[in-house]
Amino acid sequence: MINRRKFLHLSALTAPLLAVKKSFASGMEASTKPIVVSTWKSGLPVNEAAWKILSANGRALDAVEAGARYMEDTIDCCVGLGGYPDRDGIVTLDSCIMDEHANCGAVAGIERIKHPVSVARKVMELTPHVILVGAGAQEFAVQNGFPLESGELSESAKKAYADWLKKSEYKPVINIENGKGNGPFAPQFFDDGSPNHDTMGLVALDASGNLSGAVTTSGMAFKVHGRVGDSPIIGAGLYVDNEVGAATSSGLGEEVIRICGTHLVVEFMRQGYSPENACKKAVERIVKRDPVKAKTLQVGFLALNKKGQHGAYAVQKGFEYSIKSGSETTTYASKFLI
Ligand code: SD4
Repeated sequence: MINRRKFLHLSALTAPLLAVKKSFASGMEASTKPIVVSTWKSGLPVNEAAWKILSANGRALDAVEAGARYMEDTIDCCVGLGGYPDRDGIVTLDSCIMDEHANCGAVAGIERIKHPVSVARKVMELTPHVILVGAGAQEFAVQNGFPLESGELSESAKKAYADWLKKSEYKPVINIENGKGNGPFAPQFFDDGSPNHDTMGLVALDASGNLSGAVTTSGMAFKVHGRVGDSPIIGAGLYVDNEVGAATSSGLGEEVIRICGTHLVVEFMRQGYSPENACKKAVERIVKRDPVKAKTLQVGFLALNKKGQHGAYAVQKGFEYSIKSGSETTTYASKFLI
């Protein structure tokens, strides 16, 4: 008899053949909670931070904030103040958070603040608004006790920026783990050789059966100053509907915004699609719009439904996601369309 973990690993290798069978297997599953799922292999320690809260019967909202904060504290290319800057050499951060009541908050283009996800939560809890941007977001953060950090680039960001300046090309490329360290997403590697890149999006289902999600990113590296991606946009980089499920995204934000990506994924789950198939249908929407351009970009969606079933789908090979539940700590390779 094949267990779920073996089945998913196998199905990642033989996606087309097993697609129907897998949906059947998902439909038979009992509900799993609590559970947290996050983008990329770098999501493993993020999930651990969230798990401390989930495993103590804490709220999904607190768990996703803790997970995002963990990543914001970690020097890496694509999240937090250690992330890569825009083309003017300035690190600008995007983040959002959403709870089980559809309360949500976000900050976009915020500078010199270490924990944008917590500022996003304050926007949600202390203001009647959803998104604050740029200088106003920073002012709000400082007024609410967040320290103003130096704004100096991390060593890895300085180097990546100096390399990028040689050509100064703004040309989004596929952010697959090719190990070459080239392109705007410029993968870096941990000492053990594992990839260390990309936006952190995570969604969680707590022991009470409530869903929440958070996203945090420095956005696309070397972007035009002022550019906002999908990550802080509710319905693009993150969406939570406590009746149905939650979804997050990683990749070229403009393509996700165009189709209101994560809202679309959640709506497909509402129609009865499994998390994986809901993500696949959203990816198909992106590819259908411009099949030629789609060959040059990456977008990955990750979804979790109300039963704790999870799944992902990406435009290209290379997207992965990590999960943590009472019985499983795993990184999965996402299936892909092209
Ligand atoms: C953006 N979605 O700003 C982000 C980029 C990213 O993994 O790093 N995605 O468009």
